[in-house]
Amino acid sequence: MKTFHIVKKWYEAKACLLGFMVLLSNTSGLLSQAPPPVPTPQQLAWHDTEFYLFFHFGPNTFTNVEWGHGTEPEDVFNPSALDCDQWCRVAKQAGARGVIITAKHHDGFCLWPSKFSTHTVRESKWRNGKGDVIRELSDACRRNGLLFGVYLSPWDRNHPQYGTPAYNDVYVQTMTELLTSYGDLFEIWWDGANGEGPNGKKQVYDFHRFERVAAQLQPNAVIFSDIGPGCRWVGNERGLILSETNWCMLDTAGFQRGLGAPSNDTLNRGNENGALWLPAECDVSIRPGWFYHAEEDNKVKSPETLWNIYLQSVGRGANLILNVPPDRRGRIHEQDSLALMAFGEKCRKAFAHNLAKGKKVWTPHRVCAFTPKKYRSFVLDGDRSTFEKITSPNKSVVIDLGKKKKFNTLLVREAISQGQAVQSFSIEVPDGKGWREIARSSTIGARKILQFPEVKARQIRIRILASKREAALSEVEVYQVEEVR
Ligand code: FUL
Repeated sequence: MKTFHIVKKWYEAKACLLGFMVLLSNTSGLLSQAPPPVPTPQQLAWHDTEFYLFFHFGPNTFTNVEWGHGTEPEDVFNPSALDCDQWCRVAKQAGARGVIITAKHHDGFCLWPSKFSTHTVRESKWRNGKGDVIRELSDACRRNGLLFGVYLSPWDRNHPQYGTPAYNDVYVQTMTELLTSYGDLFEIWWDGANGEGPNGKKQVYDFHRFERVAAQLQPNAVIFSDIGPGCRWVGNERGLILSETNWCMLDTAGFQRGLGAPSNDTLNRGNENGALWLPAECDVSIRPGWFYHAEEDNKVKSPETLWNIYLQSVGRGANLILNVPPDRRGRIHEQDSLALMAFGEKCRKAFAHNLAKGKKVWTPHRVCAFTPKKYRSFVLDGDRSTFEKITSPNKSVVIDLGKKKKFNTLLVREAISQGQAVQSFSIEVPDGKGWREIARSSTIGARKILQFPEVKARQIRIRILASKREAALSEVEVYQVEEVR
């Protein structure tokens, strides 16, 4: 009996130990496979907007400064021929999918007749105080099929309650009015700038409350700020991802907007192992200033410069918001619109003929390497929601263009609905003996556009050199892009 008990105990202990070990291995398995950060449906849609315009417009347009003091008489705001449809036409010709306007900049002037301010279009003599720029622009956007968004500066140099807790109520009321009166917004812009200086008013912003209210009123809008929560500032105002590396993830714990933000370098590259999906948005002005200044009419960026900015922002997986400041008439100046039309034309031509569209691929690892089987792949179907996992051991996908073609540009998209994984990849073409590398880069993310010296080849191999986990590609496009003139 005693022996039986000892044996029983031994088995129980063994079973317990085994159970514990199974539990442990499961847990560690779970831990090592913690799901990666992925975009929300709103962020996923936002990634597809890629490029949109920024409009800085307000009293500064007329006083020729960049940061108004908030003491400017309302009458200075007096556009002689406001035409928001013209803004939208220019945006469309440039290839922009939406626009964002400074509904209120740091000077506190509201471009709509807000009930919560006495420093608005209503107090100006423009249209006898009956005008509303936000109404005109939001209507024009809908007419022209453009997305609409607003910039609402938290910093306010005019409002008497700024610098007190009551200002948080004012901001929420103002934002509520703006977010409920002009239809659906795709993005809300919170500037991190606060230049009051040590002797100025210091506001303790209730950003958590702002976030809650904005999310409730405009659930489809993505909120921009240094640290999101929808998308992040890119760390410079030149509109550039400065290296090949751009992770859509960021760690924000312990950071704040403005001076307490992560370093510019971190904002630029993101955090490879960051906890949140917080993709970068590149902001830049077509002119040296954000607001219109006549003396900058001959300093408008050329189509070539805009193209290079596009390649280093959109082409590196970020979104691009290009500022085009309306002039004192309330129109986009001819110089800007000429540059934008040429830039738009350049982009349309560049991406008009995807040589890989509808073609077939073969992945050497999926079939016998000696008898590669071609098949229609999700990476060539033009549908960003479908994807192909690039599995080991070769970790490559070969595109067959059907016959030899000349090309110098490749656009590749990771299936970001699955997270971002690729750390580096190469592009290769056959050289008679094997494969010759023609380009190499690091991250992909929402998209990577790579340009290289023109080659003539029938096959293109994309090889994943390093990746955090199994890579998933959603689209590959191949182009022959003519020189920018
Ligand atoms: C900055 C602001 O201070 C500028 O005036 C401009 O609005 C730019 C987009 O952001 O932080």
